[in-house]
Amino acid sequence: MKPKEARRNETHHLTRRDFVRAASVGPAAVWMAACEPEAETRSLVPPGPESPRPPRWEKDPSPFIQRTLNLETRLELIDGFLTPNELFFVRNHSPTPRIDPASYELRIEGDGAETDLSLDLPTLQSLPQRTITAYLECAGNWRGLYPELTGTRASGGQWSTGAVGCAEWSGPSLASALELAGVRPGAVDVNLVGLDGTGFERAMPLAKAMHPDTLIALRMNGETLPADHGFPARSVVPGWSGSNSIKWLGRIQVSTERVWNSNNTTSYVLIGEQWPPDDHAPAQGGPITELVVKSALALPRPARLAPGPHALHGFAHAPGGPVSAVEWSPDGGSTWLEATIVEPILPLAWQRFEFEWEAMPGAHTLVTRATDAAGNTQPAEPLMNEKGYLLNVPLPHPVQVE
Ligand SMILES: Nc1nc2c(c(=O)[nH]1)N[C@H]1C(S)=C(S)[C@@H](COP(=O)(O)O)O[C@H]1N2
Ligand SMILES: [Mo]
Repeated sequence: MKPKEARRNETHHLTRRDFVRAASVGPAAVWMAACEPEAETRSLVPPGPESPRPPRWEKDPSPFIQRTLNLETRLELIDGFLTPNELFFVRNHSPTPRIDPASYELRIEGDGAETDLSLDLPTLQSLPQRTITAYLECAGNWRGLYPELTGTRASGGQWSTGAVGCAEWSGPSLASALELAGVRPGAVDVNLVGLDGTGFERAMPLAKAMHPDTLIALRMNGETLPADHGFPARSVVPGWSGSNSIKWLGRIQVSTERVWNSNNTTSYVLIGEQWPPDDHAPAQGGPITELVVKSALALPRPARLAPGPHALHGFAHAPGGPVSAVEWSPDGGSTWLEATIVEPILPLAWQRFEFEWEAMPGAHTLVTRATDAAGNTQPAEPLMNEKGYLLNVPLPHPVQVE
């Protein structure tokens, strides 16, 4: 196996800066080098307003709330059922890497694999392709509302409600790739590792890795997977914390022992007295697997509306099947009415809901509450944990009507 660093370097495209450099080593630069002995030591990058660092994202960040390396979706820009790729939130632990598809390889290895394998992109494309419509949510979505809803601040990215999206994903099942390598009877965990700067990784139990809905997605909403969402290949683990959906997937480690790394010992774990780690686990809390039932309005926060009738909408989602009911309250939760759930209703997707509101001048608090088919609903009391994950109390939404 080649060392990780070497492989990573091979897989980078030219950065924008490299491109600017390469472009400037044309006749003018050659002329400069010939006439000026010190040209070698001078920067050939023309002075300009651009940052000399490679851009953090491929996509245009302007429609998003920008949060250091992350882009938060403004839900009010999503009117249809799916989140368009250019509006889909980005959660990056390091800048979006540019992977060369020609040299890309996905390694399958570990003591739980029968053989070590390296799969190139054409091989992944030649496996049976599955298409699912699934929502993806960061476990820390809503964390920025923790102080308002619980009275305490939680550490981590201070997301509002836009670290969630829903897309159509296509690619081979993770199981079909694992079956090419062969899974040993003693295998228990599968750790997925990204090719980005931090080598972001996350382990899941074998049963979840083998689930037919757990994909290696190569396409998103009918397009080639965009760079910011993991080109050329990412895992999609429906219903589970977004941290399992590893972008720029480079390595799959199949292990006969539980796998521990910072993403299931200190991050993406529930830390608090009521959430003890598993016996003997070197972790601060129990790892987050499934997400929780939630709903949010597609409105700016706070919203400003003109008096009169408004058709309002939002998105509701549950990890174990579609949301079957969404209630809404025009008065901070004193009275509740039934919202309409709009078709399509798909098992792994979010549901779009809507209702009519006659807005009277003044300050209002709208609230929504979703319930799934199994009866799971948004709880009155928040699930308190140190890092503020999985917050899902019915969300009060301030609306000023004037
Ligand atoms: N390689 C890699 N995969 C990653 C991440 C990352 O930083 N690097 N972030 C994870 C987290 S925490 C989330 S919530 C999702 C977000 O996916 P998106 O950026 O496509 O919306 O990607 C996950 N996969
Ligand atoms: Mo996340």
